Amino acid sequence: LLATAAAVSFGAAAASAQTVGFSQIGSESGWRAAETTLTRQQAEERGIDLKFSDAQQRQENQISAMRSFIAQGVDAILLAPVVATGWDSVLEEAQEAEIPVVLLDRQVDSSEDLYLTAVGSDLVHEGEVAGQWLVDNVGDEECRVVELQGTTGSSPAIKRKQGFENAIEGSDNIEIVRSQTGDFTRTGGKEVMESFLQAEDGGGNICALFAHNDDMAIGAIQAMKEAGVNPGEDVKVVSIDGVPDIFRAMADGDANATVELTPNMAGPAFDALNAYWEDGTTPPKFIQTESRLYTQEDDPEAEYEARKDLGY
Ligand code: GZL
Repeated sequence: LLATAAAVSFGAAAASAQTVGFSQIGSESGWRAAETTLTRQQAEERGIDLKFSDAQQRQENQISAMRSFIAQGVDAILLAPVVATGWDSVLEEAQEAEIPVVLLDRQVDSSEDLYLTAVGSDLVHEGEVAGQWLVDNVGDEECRVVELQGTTGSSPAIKRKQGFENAIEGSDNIEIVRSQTGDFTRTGGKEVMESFLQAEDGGGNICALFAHNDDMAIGAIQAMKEAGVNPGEDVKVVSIDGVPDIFRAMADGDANATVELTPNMAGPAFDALNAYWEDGTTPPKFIQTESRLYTQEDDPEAEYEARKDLGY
């Protein structure tokens, strides 16, 4: 019976083996590495032939990869767009070639007619959850906040900043006093935090750090320790992604809160593509993934263990 089932499933996969080109931003963060791992796993399980391209966070590399996929005549393209602008031409070329494009984890300013759907979280809401955590944990004390922004011009950097500002708007005692991009990397977060510490009396004037992703927060935690500042205590640390190492930092008392972003964007993407390939079903233009706040009260050790082998 098992042999028959295997033969049937293999036959089915072989019969409809689809080729998908994946234009991935790079591996700037643990979260991005996990997204890549899960996308490869999902493709394997579904019998999809995945063509992968790592753009090293450069838009021109993403565009040339997409043009190569179009020339190969792939059945679909996955695109995680490093920035929000500059995609119209290549998206129009894909449309002319009748190749559906699915956006992963970031959005573009192009017309939604130019892509099949976008899978991702509500990025503004993530910033609001992070900001609300700080409002709830600062009370009435004066709180000078430093902000590590994501990649300049990317939809998460724009939207998470907006959400955080929405949340603190009604709290006159909370103010963002310095804000700069760390490009979503640990190195970027460390280097920019070093400059923030020097500019803010060695950190004595800083009440909290809001980092647009955990990797920048982890780099900033290293900078604080090297400067003799106690992260998680002297400076509250709130960020976004939910990578294993932020739970390790929480367990050590070095970080306070993170907003989890699921790295499994490919599951909903491949589901939408299967429906489209089978009978032309068009999905909604935005397929939203869920976010959740985690703090030191949520057993960070257990959360670390649950995530440490998922390919981050
Ligand atoms: C957000 C995603 C971001 C992650 C970062 O949806 O695009 O990109 O938060 C990654 O870790 O660099």
